[in-house]
Amino acid sequence: MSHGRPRILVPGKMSKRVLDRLPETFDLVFVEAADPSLVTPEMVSDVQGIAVSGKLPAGFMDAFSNLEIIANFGVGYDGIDAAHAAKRGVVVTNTPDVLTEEVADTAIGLLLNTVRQLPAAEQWLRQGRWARDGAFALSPLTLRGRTVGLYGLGRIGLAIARRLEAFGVSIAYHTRTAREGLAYTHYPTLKDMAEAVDTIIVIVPGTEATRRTINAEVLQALGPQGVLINVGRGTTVDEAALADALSRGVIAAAGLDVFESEPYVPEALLALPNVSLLPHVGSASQATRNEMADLVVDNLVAWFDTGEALTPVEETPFKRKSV
Ligand code: A2R
Repeated sequence: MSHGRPRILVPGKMSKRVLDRLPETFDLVFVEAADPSLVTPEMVSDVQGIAVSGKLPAGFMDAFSNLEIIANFGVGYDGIDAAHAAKRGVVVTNTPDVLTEEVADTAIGLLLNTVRQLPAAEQWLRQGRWARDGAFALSPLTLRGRTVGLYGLGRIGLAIARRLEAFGVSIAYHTRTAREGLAYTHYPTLKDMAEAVDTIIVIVPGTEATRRTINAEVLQALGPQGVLINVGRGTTVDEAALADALSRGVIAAAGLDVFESEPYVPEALLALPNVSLLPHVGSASQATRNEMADLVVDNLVAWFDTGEALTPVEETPFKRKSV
């Protein structure tokens, strides 16, 4: 039954600001998770849009006969089957740009934490060991003289590279297509870049093509002074191979903000001293999350108002069919 206002479904957890703003324009319905068995007969025909943070499989999309738009909270939309949405003519939107600088800041923080062991140094102070046992041990690693290879040089990768320039390190990158007009060395293969650099920062999307591409062979190529930082997606790294490489000195250290099965972090990684771990906080400041929330809502409003989403993903460049 139509209420005059489009009906938006929110499956699972969603940012408070999105939930506060959506009722200004839309009727809302909720289910606990993106599980087709939770969809009621009214939802099947009434739901025209979905606002989601996390997973949205093809089977869930197919539960709705009048679905037009899926607005994702986050720039990465690996949790959403965008290819399937495209086949169904459903537009998918994400939240690019508004989080770029924040994630780049986090990447630099994680890099410094990892190389200079700053979280461990702070624990040393907090545990009273500075006064009791003396100075914290010198960090075996330094950022000085490093060559950093960015695996991914899109919006966020470039923002990281610009920051790295100020640190005076050498910069290289691996992407499928070289970017014009940049002085950084492009490597057409990840393995060749790993051979040439001593630090890799992962900032590619989580796709089938990037899945577990940071594997034993790449880590071996990175070498014993090697540092791996991941602020993209956990699926890009073979976590078992990484834990093994860290424990045997195949590489020196790693800093991870993302994991394959979040919020679960492999015990093998937790047990290692030479890894710095963050609970996926890349974009997690209040200010940036507010901007992401606004873009989720603004995409839905624009779609139903003007017939065009603000930031559709590349798989679904659709305009609204007039109804
Ligand atoms: O390969 P290209 O030329 O399309 O470059 C993109 C690169 N990339 C890849 N590089 C190597 N092998 C691949 N299979 C591959 N797939 C993609 O990743 C481009 O340089 C970069 C993605 O850039 P943007 O689309 O601008 O994404 P943004 O905003 O930088 O965010 C990256 C990811 C998100 O997807 C979330 O997973 C995470 O950061 O927050």
